[in-house]
Amino acid sequence: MSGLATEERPLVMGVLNVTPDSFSDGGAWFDRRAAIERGHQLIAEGADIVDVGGESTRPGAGPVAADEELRRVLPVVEALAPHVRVSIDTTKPAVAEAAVAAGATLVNDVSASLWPVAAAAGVGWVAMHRRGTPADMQDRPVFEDVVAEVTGYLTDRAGQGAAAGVPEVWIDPGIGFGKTVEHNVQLLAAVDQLVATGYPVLVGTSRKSFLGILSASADGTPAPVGDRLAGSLATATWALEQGARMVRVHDVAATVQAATLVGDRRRSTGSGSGSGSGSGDASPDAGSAPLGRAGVSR
Ligand code: PMM
Repeated sequence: MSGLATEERPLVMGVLNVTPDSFSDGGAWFDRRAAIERGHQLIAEGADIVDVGGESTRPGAGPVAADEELRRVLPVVEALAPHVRVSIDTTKPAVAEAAVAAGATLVNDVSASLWPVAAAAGVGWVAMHRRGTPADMQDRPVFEDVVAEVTGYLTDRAGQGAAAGVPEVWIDPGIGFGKTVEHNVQLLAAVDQLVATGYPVLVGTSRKSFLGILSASADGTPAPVGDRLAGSLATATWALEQGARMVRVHDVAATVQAATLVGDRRRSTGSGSGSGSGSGDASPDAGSAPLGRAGVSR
């Protein structure tokens, strides 16, 4: 299981925010039953992983207490884990531990600090780059060289995770987390450099505000959240074409189509997982990347 060329298609992670205040879905799945139903819908649409989160990471959002976060996510993780691979989107060790006990097998960690939890539990871990916390991350983000800084940071964190024994380490540039529109575009243009580190790369652009700004109307009004599918698909395809192994999205069915096309093109041209990693043999995690349900034809 070294290169993406042997997989049916790149992976699609479906977003399931069990929060009252998510920017992207406005809290539509806050009710537990609605959240579980939505999870099954994501599975039916072809999601390889369902990413359950109980704390909003939108700019300006405040923290949520661990017991409240647990109350939100645990029943949803428990209900979905028998049916699909579940990741837990959290920055709290206690929430990650409990979610893994409830069936999650991937810790999606926007703080890139939870590798000890993933190592102890023997589950996968996503290290994402961000600047600051949701409360302050959009306060004048400054980078000298955003690509170099993000790549260096992620390589360092991923190395710590791998050294601690995490069996599956992903890296994610954290599009929209303490970055300007220009930073996001530069990072997306350089996904192949992240791929070249050898760690499997996850990218999340879905419905994010930079897409609204880039597709603003003539009077400068950003495209509303519900009007960002085209940009979401374009950027997901762009990332996958450069070798990203997974995209995190709200619109799963449409993205599965795009990911399938990327997989088909790779097979027909015999190309591997992008310009950077080749077969993945030199990767720090060669042989350990997850396949989810990517081998299932659809
Ligand atoms: N984006 C959000 C939340 N969690 N996790 C990873 N790994 N990568 C992301 O880009 C990411 C994330 C914010 O988006 P949402 O509010 O739509 O969930």
